[in-house]
Parts: sequence; structure tokens; C-alpha cells
Amino acid sequence: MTKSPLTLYLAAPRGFCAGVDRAIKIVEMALGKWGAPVYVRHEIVHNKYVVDDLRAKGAIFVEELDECPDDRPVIFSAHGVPKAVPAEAARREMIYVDATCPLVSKVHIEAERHAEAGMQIVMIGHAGHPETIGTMGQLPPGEVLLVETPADVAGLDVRAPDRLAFVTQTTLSVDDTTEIVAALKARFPAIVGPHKKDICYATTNRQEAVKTIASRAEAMLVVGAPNSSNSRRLVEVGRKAGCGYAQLVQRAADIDWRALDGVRRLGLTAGASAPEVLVNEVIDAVKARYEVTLETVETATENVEFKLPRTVREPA
Ligand code: 10E
Ligand code: SF4
Repeated sequence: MTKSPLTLYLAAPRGFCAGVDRAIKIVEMALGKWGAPVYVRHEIVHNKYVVDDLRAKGAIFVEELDECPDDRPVIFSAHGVPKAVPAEAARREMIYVDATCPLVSKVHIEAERHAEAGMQIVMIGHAGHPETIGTMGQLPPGEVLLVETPADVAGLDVRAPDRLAFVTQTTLSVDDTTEIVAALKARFPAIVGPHKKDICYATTNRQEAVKTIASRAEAMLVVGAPNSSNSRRLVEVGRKAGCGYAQLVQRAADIDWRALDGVRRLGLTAGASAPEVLVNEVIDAVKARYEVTLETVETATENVEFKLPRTVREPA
């Protein structure tokens, strides 16, 4: 049977960011240093493949610190943790390694500085997401107010409208956040924001690449997990940018081939927590069904790398 031709637009950058790369290395190095088991509080990054791989190497994933014994090391996930978590680990004299991405920690510090200056904080983020819980948890309850949409701004009950600052989750939609910030500034003209956006370089670059691809492709696949906020944002950005069909897939087996019937120009990207091996799996699956012309759509180059914490670099 002759295969139909298909142009596959591959986004660049895509997949692992520097924070994810560092967090995974921290777990691997901790296993090397202390041996198994090493406990990890929350999925180190939101990807089943990554988590299963580390579990096979001896990591035990839990949701709360009270599920860990005192005498084994624990690692906090890349999304960050409320201040109370390392404090409790220290109280229990546990060995702990914080794999919070430095760009998330930067937002934590920002929130603290604003609070020290007497400001109340508004956080733009998704309720219940670990990063939002972690950032809000840098300050006492009530000090950080959460908004998820421009409509939420109207309902904010603030202490003093002229003593406000905002911070954001690092993985939000750049465009949606601009709208929320505009609503905040309209209601609270004195509100102070970050010098540089809290949305990180990886989020920004992946969304830009998706927008460029959306203008060329009829359909788009995003490799990523359903609980991966940044991956889900890529799907939304693709749809908003006019791509008729944009779908999140964890791996090749998830592809709905019938939905791609008649498509001749397909886009492909991956969230910041999705390993390249799964992208390659999808490419191979597409190649098995179509006569593929692969085109890389490069909208930015990345060379960010974060240092590993001393705790895992130093010998036991
Ligand atoms: O759900 P998220 O996109 O926040 O997390 P992820 O694990 O899918 O990707 C990495 C992003 C992190 C750690 C948050 N800045
Ligand atoms: Fe860090 Fe951004 Fe990656 Fe989150 S998405 S881990 S903030 S680089």
C-alpha cells in the first residue's frame, strides 16, 4: 500500500527544559550517592515515563513527607514546596535535597521580598497545582491571594490597594497572563510586577514555536502528561493560534489516527517534562503510516543549564 505524503513540522525548542533536566539528574545522583530507596515527594516532573524509569532505579514516590521514613533521603520535586516542608524535614533531621527549579525559587524569593516590603501578594496561577501551592506556601496563609482568570480580579478582597505586588506560575499561557495582568493593573494601578516575567524562558519559547507551527499545520500533537500544566498550555496555545486539531498524547499509542485522516501538514512538540524518546516514538509511528517529510521549525535556541546542588555532588 502506498503511503500518503505528510509534512511533519517538529518544534524547536521542545521537550526537556533545564529545570527538568536538573531535577531528574538530582534523583539519579541521589540514588548513586545514598543507594535505593530514595524518596521523592510528588512526581519529580509530571511525566509517567520519567517517574516509572526512576521508580525502576529505586526511587519511591510519595505525596507527603509523613509517608517517608526519617532515615532515608527525600527529594522535593521541581515544582517547589511550601516553606513548611523543608522545615519539617529539618525538624525530623532527614537528609533532603530540594530539586525545585531555580526559576521557581526565584519567584519564591520575589514573593518573600515583596512581603518583607509590606506588600500583599497576588499570585496568578492554577489552584491546586503544586507550584502554586509551593509559591503561596512561602508566606503565611492569607498573605498571597490567588487569581486564575481576569474575572477573578474583580472579586479580590485586598488589604490595601496601593500595597500590592503580583507573581505568577512559571508555566502559564503568556497571552492569557497578559490579560490577567491588564485586569490587575486596571483595578490596582499601583500594583508592582516582576522586573522580568515570572513565566520562564522554556514556557515562552515552547509556546512561540507552537504558534509558528499552528500557522502552517492543520493538526498538532503535543507529547506530554495530562497533569503537566505547561504541556496542556501548549495544546491551548496551538488551538488559539488557529490549529484546527491540537491533541495531548502521552506517547504514540495515544494518537487518534482517525482524527488525523486527510491531514497533510502535522505539527509536533513536547512539554518541558516530556522525554525526547517519546517524541521519537511518535515520529516513528507517523513514519510507519505516512511518507514523511520532516521539517524542524526553530524559533529560538536554548543553552540554559543549572548547577546541581552540592548535597548530591559531594561524595557520601
Ligand atoms: O505541571 P507543570 O508544567 O508545572 O510541570 P511539569 O513537570 O510538566 O514540567 C516542568 C515544570 C515545572 C517543574 C514547573 N515550573
Ligand atoms: Fe524551570 Fe521553566 Fe522548566 Fe519549570 S518549565 S522547570 S520553571 S525551566
